[in-house]
Amino acid sequence: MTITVTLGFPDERDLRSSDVDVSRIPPGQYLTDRFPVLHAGVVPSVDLSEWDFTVDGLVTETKRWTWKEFRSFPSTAVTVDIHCVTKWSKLDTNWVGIPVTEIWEKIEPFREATHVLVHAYHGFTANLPIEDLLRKDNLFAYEYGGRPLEPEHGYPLRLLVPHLYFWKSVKWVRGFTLLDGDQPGFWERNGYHMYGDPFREQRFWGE
Ligand SMILES: Nc1nc2c(c(=O)[nH]1)N[C@H]1C(S)=C(S)[C@@H](COP(=O)(O)O)O[C@H]1N2
Ligand SMILES: [Mo]
Repeated sequence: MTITVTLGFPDERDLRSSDVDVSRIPPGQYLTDRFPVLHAGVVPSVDLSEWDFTVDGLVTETKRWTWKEFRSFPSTAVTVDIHCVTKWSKLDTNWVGIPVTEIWEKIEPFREATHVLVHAYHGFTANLPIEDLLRKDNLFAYEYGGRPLEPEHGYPLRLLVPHLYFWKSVKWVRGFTLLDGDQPGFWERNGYHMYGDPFREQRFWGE
């Protein structure tokens, strides 16, 4: 297992925090105007003709969409701040994608469903309470900064959950499973916090 990290600490190219409203910067974070890359394993090579998106678990019927079907759903643009547990934050990032709520309208969850496990290529997962999955700014994003996602940032599709640490923003996302309780995903099993609120510094287990 390889872990790819392009940035471990700030340097002079990082913005000075005095330039912005400091209440936007969670405790322990520094700002950068670069876009670090961080993931476990290798960047998947994606064939869009074989790509699909699956919603299963506690739903009346499993749903599966092809890339063409998924991309035909209404999309929107958001500008949000993102916060990585490795301590960089990036303000006013621009994304385009399909709101998670748009997908949610197409499924019929059972009443027992409380959480989801989001899954990606190579078995990567991340867990979220349903109410956190369904926040207004959350997207299944396919564009960043006016261009298609770069492979290392999640091409063709990544989840965007900006109010939690960025490890919840699953790159190369392929679907999610509805559950009747919380189950740790990949980073959560490796010591990261189950929830991950940057403003409460929920970085690791026991914090
Ligand atoms: N599929 C997948 N998504 C992932 C990860 C991963 O290892 N695999 N790492 C997470 C972590 S820890 C972070 S900080 C962000 C980094 O996103 P970036 O490389 O676009 O900055 O992706 C998240 N999404
Ligand atoms: Mo991260």
